Amino acid sequence: MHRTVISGTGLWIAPEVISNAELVASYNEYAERCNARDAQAIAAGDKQPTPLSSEEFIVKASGIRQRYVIDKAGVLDPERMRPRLAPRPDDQISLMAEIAVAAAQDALRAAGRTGADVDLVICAASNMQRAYPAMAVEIQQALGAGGYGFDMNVACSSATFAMEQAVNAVRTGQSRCALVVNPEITSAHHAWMDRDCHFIFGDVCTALLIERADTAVSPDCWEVLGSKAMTQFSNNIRNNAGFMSRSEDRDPEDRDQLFRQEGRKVFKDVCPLAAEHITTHLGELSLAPDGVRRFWLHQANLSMNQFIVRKLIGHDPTADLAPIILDEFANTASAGSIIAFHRHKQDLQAGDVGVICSFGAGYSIGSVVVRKV
Ligand code: CO8
Repeated sequence: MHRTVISGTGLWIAPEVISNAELVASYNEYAERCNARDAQAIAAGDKQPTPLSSEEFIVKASGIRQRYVIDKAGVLDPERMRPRLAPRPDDQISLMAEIAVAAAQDALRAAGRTGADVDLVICAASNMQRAYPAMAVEIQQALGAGGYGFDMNVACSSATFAMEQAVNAVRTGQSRCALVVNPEITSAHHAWMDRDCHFIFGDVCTALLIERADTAVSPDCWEVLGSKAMTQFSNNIRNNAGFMSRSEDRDPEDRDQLFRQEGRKVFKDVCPLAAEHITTHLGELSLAPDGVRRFWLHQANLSMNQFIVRKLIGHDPTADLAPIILDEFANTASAGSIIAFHRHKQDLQAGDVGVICSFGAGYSIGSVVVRKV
């Protein structure tokens, strides 16, 4: 078995920013138009008015202040409430592959590698642009990588679950250098017209390179001490859109064809599960939470992260112990904990131990324990 390291990380940031103020203004305009249209039914008591949103609520309930998106105009158009993404011909690189290649090149540069060094590509995200061919195979070709590639989806835990696959492939000698990419175009499967969740998501792509410790050339290596994945079925975060929707004669506007959740229940169920998962994983490695220098947690909700770390160490975490990036990026599904790792690892010293942990739909929880080389 080979020792494995994360030898590089990369980030692609979507080009446009939507502040909470802009988002709420457009959503409230949408709600006012719905209410004007439904005035009679509302007056007769046959319909509930569409509720208004507020900036204060969003910051207080989630900690989110803005999000990056690929297309701002479409999302903010009260008559549209979804991004406008131009279809591309088959002989052009697809959008999801394009952003994955950009993040991958950033990670390859950091690791001192080129695409030709890669022999496994895993594209892991909460939704794929198409059914087939696999996004990973298109990304593999665009990078000039060898070996093979495949796609996988475990919603918000896609990145950590993919890291486990990559680490195992490198550890056993099946692969030399594995690339994990997480292109999250959440804006295209998000319910921007639902007041209870319209503020949650943003677009981004992250990338990580995982390779053998003895052949890595990167100046910034993180040994993977262990990975651990768990799932437990829940309907509290769900999106029913799929290849059978057409045969079910679904209206694409049906609410269940987009992201939906019972946010309160998710919070209540997932926080204790995540804290227990991390404690167990650290224990299996003969480590304890108070010996961890940094927690790079999934970025869905500020209070959620504070709650989990409080459960782990018995007091409120500092931004140094559990950095937050969701104020800037919002929830970016599987990419959140990887953005936190990418942005907040430079100051750690050789020997420092950290935990990357994701949690979300499934339910699914994935953790990767790393030590700075
Ligand atoms: N403005 C004003 N008021 C609001 C708003 C709003 N926008 N939204 C809700 N309210 C009101 C509610 O109506 C309610 O009013 P009342 O008390 O009168 O009934 C009150 O505010 C409180 O509402 P909630 O109970 O819903 O509010 P919470 O405090 O629970 O906060 C959160 C809502 C922020 C959603 C919170 O519950 C949360 O973050 N929970 C955790 C969710 C989570 O982690 N989910 C993970 C999802 S991500 C994932 O798994 C990946 C999926 C794949 C990606 C999909 C991409 C599209």
